[in-house]
Amino acid sequence: MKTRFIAAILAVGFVLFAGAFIWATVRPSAQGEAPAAVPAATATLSEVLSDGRIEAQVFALGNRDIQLDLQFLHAADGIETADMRPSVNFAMVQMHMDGIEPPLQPIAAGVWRVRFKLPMAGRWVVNVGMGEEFAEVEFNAD
Ligand SMILES: [Cu+2]
Repeated sequence: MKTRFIAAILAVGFVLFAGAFIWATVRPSAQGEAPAAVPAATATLSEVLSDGRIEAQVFALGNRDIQLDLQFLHAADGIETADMRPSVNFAMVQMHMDGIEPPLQPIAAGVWRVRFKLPMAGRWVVNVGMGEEFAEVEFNAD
């Protein structure tokens, strides 16, 4: 009698165990059919300046690593300057620290990328300048 009871418990346990495996293989994927996802930006910036629009995406990659992608889209009537190049400055929001101007890597016409490591984790503000104008956005880096 007791043996039969244990056998029944084991049978139920086996069904649940096997069922969990089957469910793991047939359940709808949380990712769906979407292609390899581009990681969401930590912060984005989009600002219309007099000669065009500046756009930037900040990616805080962890361990204080930062990637900043920058695009400048010339307005149709904007003044085209061949050597137009943005300036980028990172500063901490609530600390009196020197700003950081990491080097810009040109990717394509009007597209630049910055990759570097911040000296500290915390709240940062990145200032993107184009000629006399600028735009800025804050982000957290850990
Ligand atoms: Cu600091």
